[in-house]
Amino acid sequence: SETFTAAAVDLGASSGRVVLGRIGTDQLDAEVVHRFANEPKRDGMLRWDIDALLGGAVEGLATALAADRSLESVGIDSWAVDYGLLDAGGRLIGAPVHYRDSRTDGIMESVRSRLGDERIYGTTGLQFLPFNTVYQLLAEDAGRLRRAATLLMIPDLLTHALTGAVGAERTNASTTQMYDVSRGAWATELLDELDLPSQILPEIHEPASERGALLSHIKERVGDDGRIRVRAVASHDTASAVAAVPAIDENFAYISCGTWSLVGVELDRPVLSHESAAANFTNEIGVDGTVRYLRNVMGLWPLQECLREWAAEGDRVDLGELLDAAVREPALRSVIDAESSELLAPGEMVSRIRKLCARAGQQVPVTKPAITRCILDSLAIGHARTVQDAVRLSGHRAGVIHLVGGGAQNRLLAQLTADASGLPVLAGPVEATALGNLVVQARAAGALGSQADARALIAATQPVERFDPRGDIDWSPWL
Ligand code: LFR
Repeated sequence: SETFTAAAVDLGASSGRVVLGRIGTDQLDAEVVHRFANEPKRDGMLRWDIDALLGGAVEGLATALAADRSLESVGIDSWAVDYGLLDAGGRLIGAPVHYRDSRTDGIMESVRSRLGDERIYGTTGLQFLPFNTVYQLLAEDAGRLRRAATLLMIPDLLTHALTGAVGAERTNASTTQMYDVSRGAWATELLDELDLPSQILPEIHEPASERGALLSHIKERVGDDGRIRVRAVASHDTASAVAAVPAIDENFAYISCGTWSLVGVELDRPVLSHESAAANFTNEIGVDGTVRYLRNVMGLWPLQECLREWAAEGDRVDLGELLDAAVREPALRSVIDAESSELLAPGEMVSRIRKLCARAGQQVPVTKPAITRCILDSLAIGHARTVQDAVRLSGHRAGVIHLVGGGAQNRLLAQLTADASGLPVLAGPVEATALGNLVVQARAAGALGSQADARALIAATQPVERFDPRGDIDWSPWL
């Protein structure tokens, strides 16, 4: 039988990877063929090194093609929210700004008090996060914005660099807070009220659609003879990860855990109630028009930042050893709010965590294992609370939690999440985002049928580990 060969370009906040995938009947092999660092740069503002990301993607595609000459398809996903602006000549006006930059400080608050939450949430269904695209655009330099002819989200920006195609892939467009979730179109009236130019927003297209062939100078660098097609995937990484959840029926919650933990359920239609707005749940769009009803929990970011800080002090801690030590720390001794916006910015994470503990009347963690245990206990509580809220607010049932993404490798976190939630946790696949990217390409090419087929294939081929709640500790005071 035929095998479909594709490459997923998956850009994460700290690294990018190119994954070579082969999909056939009962077959799904995926292999990381290229990994590259994603190191934001500071020039007054924190910016993404977009040239390095494009270079990494192109190099990875060349490696993938060299490894398998039957490579015929490429799809790109990344984090959400961020964008590049092109001038009328199609040139990028400055490198994209990082969503963790402080330029948006205070903007969301002023927009909320001016327009009211009901107006904004009722239209967009999006959670209020200070870095949503709409607040970033309001923070833009006026001259830069005036020069802009086109706004492209990060994966669309790379697709444009590879193919010349211009467009806005729907799952990522839905994260901007400029997208009308009920109409499935840009929220142009809301933009008018905010004096933002809606004409820079390109036409929206679907995941699993074709975007074009590689431009000739890219073809040359990749070694492609014209065979490769770029296909739109669920270009928001979280949408790709959810597409790869190996669920066998619909009664599940998911946690896509990496730098962030995205925690929620999959629905047929948005929930736009007062309660939902008050709980700050988001209605982002997934493949086939599904709704990713979820909330952002801080994820492994605080731990990543601690590791970075310790490394800068000359202490390169081994994560495996650190987690082994954290297992032996007493549970629930120091708990912080894993959704606190005070954890958002980069830098000085250890002291910020200690401050949060002190302020909450918790024991202040001193050692590295104690800090790590504090982060993981707090994250598990954030996971459990958010699953509870998602179920309560949506009426959706969840008998199991699928934990996917890099965080699925963290066995302590998986166990603590099961303990805190009282639900079994199925951990894996680790490369869910890349797998979701690959299966959507396969669907676009006609090599895979429905999304249910895609999930069944992933469930049958990818390793998953089960963690049952232990019930030896009472987590209820924290939920
Ligand atoms: C995860 C993610 C989240 C989004 C955050 C910022 O990588 O895409 O879904 O809220 O990054 O874009």
